[in-house]
Amino acid sequence: MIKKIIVTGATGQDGSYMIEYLLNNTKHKIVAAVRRTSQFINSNLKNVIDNNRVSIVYFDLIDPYSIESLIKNEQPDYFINFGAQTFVADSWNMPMLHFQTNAISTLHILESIRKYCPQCKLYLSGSSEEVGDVDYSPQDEKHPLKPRSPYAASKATGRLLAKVYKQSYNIFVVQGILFNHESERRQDYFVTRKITKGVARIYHAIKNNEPFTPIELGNLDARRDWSHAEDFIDGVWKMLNQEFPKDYVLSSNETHTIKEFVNLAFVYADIPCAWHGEGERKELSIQSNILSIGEAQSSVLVKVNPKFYRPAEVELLLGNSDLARRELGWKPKISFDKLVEKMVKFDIDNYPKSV
Ligand code: GDR
Repeated sequence: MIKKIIVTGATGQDGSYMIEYLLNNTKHKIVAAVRRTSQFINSNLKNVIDNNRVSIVYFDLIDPYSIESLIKNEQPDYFINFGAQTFVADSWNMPMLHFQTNAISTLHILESIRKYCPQCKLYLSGSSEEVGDVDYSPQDEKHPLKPRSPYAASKATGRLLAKVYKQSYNIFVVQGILFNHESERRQDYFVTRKITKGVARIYHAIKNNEPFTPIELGNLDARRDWSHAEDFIDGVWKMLNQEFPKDYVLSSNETHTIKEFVNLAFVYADIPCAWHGEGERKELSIQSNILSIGEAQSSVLVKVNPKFYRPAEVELLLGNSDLARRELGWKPKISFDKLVEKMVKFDIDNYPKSV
């Protein structure tokens, strides 16, 4: 039977991959819910915008009326909420915006489903940040909620609300615990894309014998469990199609430092380099024996800028997605190395146009 699926955050990384996945793997109709911004539709939707199974509607998570009318009018079978404020660092500067968009909106979605569309299956995007102040490693579904940022607190609040609505009204709601997931569609304020776009910029400067400025980063020692975002989409769809709602961790089950990501990114750009210094003086430079490249107009590739430190850092994330692998038959296909390679190659090949 053909169903109707609302996907919010449709122009973002996860939303756009989800729409492509649904077009390729189901016959369902998709309502792409888009926030009206000055940018309108971005290139992430270019593969799907003309498909007659996709319709675009405008809505905004911070407007409860817009959530209510979307659910009331569309009567969806599934509501997949990828819309969010997702940049952890910004959440200290705009805590209310993060709370409104990520937590209060969850309440409005749950209430609207309860009132107008109780059969709708709801997916909420949960985050490994909810367990950021970790008690043990690897982190699994049983890890207590221990947020360390306003962003993480907003996601944890959404999780508690979802639990209450599930218990009180029997609403089908799942909130995956998704560890970091990146791609060629990632915004460049997240560290991985900031690095790969920076590497592409430096690669082309070296090639053209031009000077370049270093990539400036914050905490290089933080560890994250990174996967490719496309791999998570199948896990989210499987979570939504269980008989009974249950939350799962999706993760690669590996952890790497920011520094390791940087090192690998320069390997894939074929730029030999070495680290010098400690703490805030730590720098990555081109190896002196290849300084003839660009006549060493510049040699520092990466340096630390404390302005990118966070008021409270999540130092280590390492997921345990064994339950999802066992019970949902899900597992990621793209390794850490492949993820870095794909992102670096994409940014080098598409420079300076890459999105
Ligand atoms: P994160 O992603 O906070 O884990 O949340 P991000 O890429 O922003 O940071 C990862 C780690 O890198 C360190 N870091 C820097 N981060 C940024 N953005 N810029 C820098 O220059 C920099 N230097 C070092 C950070 O301190 C941090 O430790 C992502 C988001 O997608 C969330 O929405 C999602 O919930 C989680 O992943 C899972």
